[in-house]
Amino acid sequence: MATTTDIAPCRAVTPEEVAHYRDKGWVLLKRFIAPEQIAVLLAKARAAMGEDGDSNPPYGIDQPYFNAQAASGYADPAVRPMLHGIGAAAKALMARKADVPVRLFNDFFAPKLPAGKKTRNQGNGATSFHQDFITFAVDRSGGMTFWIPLESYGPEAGTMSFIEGSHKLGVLGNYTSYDGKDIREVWPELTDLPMTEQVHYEAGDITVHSHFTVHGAGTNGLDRPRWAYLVLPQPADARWNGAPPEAFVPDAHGMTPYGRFPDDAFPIIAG
Ligand SMILES: O=C(O)CCC(=O)C(=O)O
Repeated sequence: MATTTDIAPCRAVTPEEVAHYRDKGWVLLKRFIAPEQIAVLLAKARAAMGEDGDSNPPYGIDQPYFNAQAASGYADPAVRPMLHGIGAAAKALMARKADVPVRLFNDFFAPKLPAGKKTRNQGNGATSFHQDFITFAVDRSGGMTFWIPLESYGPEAGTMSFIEGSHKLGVLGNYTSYDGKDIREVWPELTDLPMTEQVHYEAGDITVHSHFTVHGAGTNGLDRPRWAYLVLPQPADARWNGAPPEAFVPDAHGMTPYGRFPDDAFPIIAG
């Protein structure tokens, strides 16, 4: 039987995919990850969170989009090679003129829990449309999310949709700061832009979105979790901007405003 050390965990991105990402702010990468690698990730997610995706302790941020649990994939030899593949793809998508390496900023499991069930943790609602950038408290652009479904899913599972070109509108605020309004009401410019249908993902298909791209997802109408693994690369020269971050604990790493992210906790995944 093939093991994850025998297989190439993911493929390279094509120039057409890079062009699509840069123009639209997101891209669908068909068959990007080998099915064997997806199976490894799904088993790891279920071991961490239970078959129901809801047996973990609360992770501290209560929101309806998904339940979450740190994956710490870089510590796992069965996952680390894939993260380097993602690093190489992220570097191509960032397309910086300077030769800037790519850092793993965060990786976590994000099952969206079934909307029709009472759940222990939060995370069984819709993902309201939002932009990620300000949440991450970094001082520059370039960050992106590799959104990796761990099974084949369509819209009924609560898959992603993107407002194309919204990455060119600049910083649109934190998702908690709209006083209960939809981001499209606060920024009507967004309604002039095309919004994609919710994506159909076959096994191994993933999407990548820029942290400037507005995106959302429906509720999960299945009777089981919609499993996803999220990997967030950043340009290695990005610094913490000193604002309260959602994705890391600066004190745990002795970080200072405008200081570097330490390589031991935020490893370089493409040189
Ligand atoms: O998984 C979801 O429904 C939402 C994911 C998301 O908001 C993100 O990747 O920033």
